[in-house]
Amino acid sequence: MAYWNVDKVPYVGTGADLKSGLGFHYYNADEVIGGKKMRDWLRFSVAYWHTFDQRLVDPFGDGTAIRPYDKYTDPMDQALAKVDYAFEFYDKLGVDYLCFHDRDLAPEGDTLRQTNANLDKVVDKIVENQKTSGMKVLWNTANMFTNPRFVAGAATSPYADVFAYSAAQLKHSLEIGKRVGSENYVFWGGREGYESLWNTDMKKEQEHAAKLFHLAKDYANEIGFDAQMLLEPKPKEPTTHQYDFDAATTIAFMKEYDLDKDFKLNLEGNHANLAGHTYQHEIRVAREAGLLGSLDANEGDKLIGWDIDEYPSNLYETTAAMYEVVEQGSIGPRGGLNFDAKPRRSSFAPEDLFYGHIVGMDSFAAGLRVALKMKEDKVLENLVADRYSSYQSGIGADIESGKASLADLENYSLDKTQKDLRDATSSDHLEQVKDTINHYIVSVLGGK
Ligand code: XLS
Ligand code: NI
Ligand code: NI
Repeated sequence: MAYWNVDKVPYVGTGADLKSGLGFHYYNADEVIGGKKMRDWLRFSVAYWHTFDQRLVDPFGDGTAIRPYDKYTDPMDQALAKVDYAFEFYDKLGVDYLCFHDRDLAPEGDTLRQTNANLDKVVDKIVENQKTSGMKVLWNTANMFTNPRFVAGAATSPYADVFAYSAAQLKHSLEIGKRVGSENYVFWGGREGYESLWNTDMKKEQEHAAKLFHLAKDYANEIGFDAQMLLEPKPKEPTTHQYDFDAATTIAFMKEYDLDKDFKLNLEGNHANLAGHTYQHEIRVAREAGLLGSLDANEGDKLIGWDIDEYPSNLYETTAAMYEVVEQGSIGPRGGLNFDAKPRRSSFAPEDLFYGHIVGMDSFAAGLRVALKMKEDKVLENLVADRYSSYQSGIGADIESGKASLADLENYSLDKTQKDLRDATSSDHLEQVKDTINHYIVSVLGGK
């Protein structure tokens, strides 16, 4: 049965006609590079919400999406039908993983009991499809931000009933994670923050957030669900200020509330930009703290301020992200690249979902190829080592070893002249470094 009017996406390579249409130019799933198959380096995942549920609304306009399952008018019929469309989509695209929120899958009922019953029916169908297709779940999560009950947050809501409801929803979501074999479990605190400090008990709210994370981990242990737990930082939007602002803030929170042994981070490109960082910065911070868990692949737009979740296409950014991944040896213990991305509102045709994933997968595959080559040639490694080489001997070595006191450093510095200190520095030739990176991108991808 062909649910999508598209053939299985082939790898056509870089030699193919530039205008050849649907095909991967850089992503060749089973090709071994840097000691691993590309599919194992990248572990691409399709996000259920953006791919199958997103209607392409924006703050000023209704949805424009045309989807082949729009013909199902009953919400439950549509939810069940979508599973078939989804699994054919995964197969045609050639990905191994999916991600979903509980509410992506099935409509809510009036009570949590009814909602769970709807959800379980769809999950049954997903589990069936997993058996025949071998598809794996990179992560699942609970949507605790869309329904009006979450107006003031979920775990951080000032209303105890909402905390209780969120915990109950989470419990079921963890059980589903176990059923589908999720390798990770994500928490994105969409409304875990505040609109105004004047009416907010920030300390209490953060304690409550930590409490729910601990409850989740304890319950996961209890039921034998051994997914890697991940927190996904985002500075704002929809909430004015979110507590898990960026990687560094979230790491501090994790350490304060004793979560850093059991939780790692899921980092997203567009969120990094909203926090005033690059994607690479966020990945670097997590990696150096030993807390890199997984990646949400998307990018922002310089000209539009909000989280527009575009499919990644910027090779410079994907190269930088993959450089950090190559440095780490893998995305994370069990991480992958989940396309938390959607087409622009003007790309409303069903096949645009394929084009979006193709450009995203190709961009990260290209980034991987470039990063591996840069790493192999030790271009940046040598450059960085050289830049810090003064710490290897003399006063630098004494600073490193802790031997040098403030008095020693004063003694060493007191009679140094202006010129001595100028001579101690040297140009970092940053423009040349950038030219080298460009050259790597162009020559590696051009096959030279
Ligand atoms: C929203 C987030 C969300 C999480 C999952 O901005 O990126 O999609 O990844 O709840
Ligand atoms: Ni996002
Ligand atoms: Ni995300």
